[in-house]
Amino acid sequence: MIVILLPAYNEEESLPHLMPKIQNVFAEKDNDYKVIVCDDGSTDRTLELLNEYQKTMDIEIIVHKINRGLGETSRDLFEKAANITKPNDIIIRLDCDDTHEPEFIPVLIKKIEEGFDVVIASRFEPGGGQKGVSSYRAFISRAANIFMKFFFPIPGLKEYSCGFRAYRASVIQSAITFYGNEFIQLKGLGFTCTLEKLVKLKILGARFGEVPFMLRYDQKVSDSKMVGSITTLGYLMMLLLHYWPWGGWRQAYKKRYKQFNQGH
Ligand SMILES: Nc1nc2c(ncn2[C@@H]2O[C@H](COP(=O)(O)OP(=O)(O)O)[C@@H](O)[C@H]2O)c(=O)[nH]1
Ligand SMILES: [Mg+2]
Repeated sequence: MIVILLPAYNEEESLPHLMPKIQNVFAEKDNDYKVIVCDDGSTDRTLELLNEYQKTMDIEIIVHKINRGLGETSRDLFEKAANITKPNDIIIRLDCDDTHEPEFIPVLIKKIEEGFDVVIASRFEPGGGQKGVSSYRAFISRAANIFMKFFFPIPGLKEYSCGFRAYRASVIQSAITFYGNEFIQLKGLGFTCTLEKLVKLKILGARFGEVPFMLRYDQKVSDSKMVGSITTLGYLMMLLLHYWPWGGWRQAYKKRYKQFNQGH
């Protein structure tokens, strides 16, 4: 089974573009699939539209009456997905803003089937790229990715900030068993959770791969919810937590993981 995770915050304009594309991708494949959406306190018609799509698609809706941010939403989505999947199922998370084309889903799935645990849709692989991104945002994003690669190197990975990824379900299940409440710990810090997941899965020895991906920012109709200052603060916070000499993640989790493995 393939589980599609969608964090949605005020996406009434994007959903009518995105949802039919998801349906089409799976109409051509014989995989079973299920969508889990979290409506995170939207003040527009997001929830109404989702209720409508529920009539023709297998969609489970998690409702936050109050906006809690991407971190809390990811916690809910991944926890739910881990609960309903078998270890070899695949969990795919994409943005709801119609910039992540579902046509990339089959290549992400294929790469997981080749043996990778986490596969990232990457703008920086040959053949990938981005359309419609302002030069200012492209620069910031490039700089952030260089920062992440320098401080949190993961072999084979160039794309750290794109949330369009596929995960082998067993990896998410192990991460929740191992980290528990600390799996996605940086909740109130914007989009930092996207980086945190990578770093925490790397500690568990996950195999990472990338596939070329074209970000379609030119199709974005909703406003960006990225708050640069908060996310930057989050990255700095992660640096501190990871490299903190007295029990930082790098030391503490690695040690705990060794003990955890010996116990299994
Ligand atoms: N649940 C939830 N989702 C959010 C929030 N902010 C953004 N999102 C979703 O996260 C994804 C990324 O946000 P987006 O505006 O696309 O950021 P950008 O593409 O980096 O400009 C989209 O699917 C949003 O709907 C939030 O506060 N809560
Ligand atoms: Mg987006």
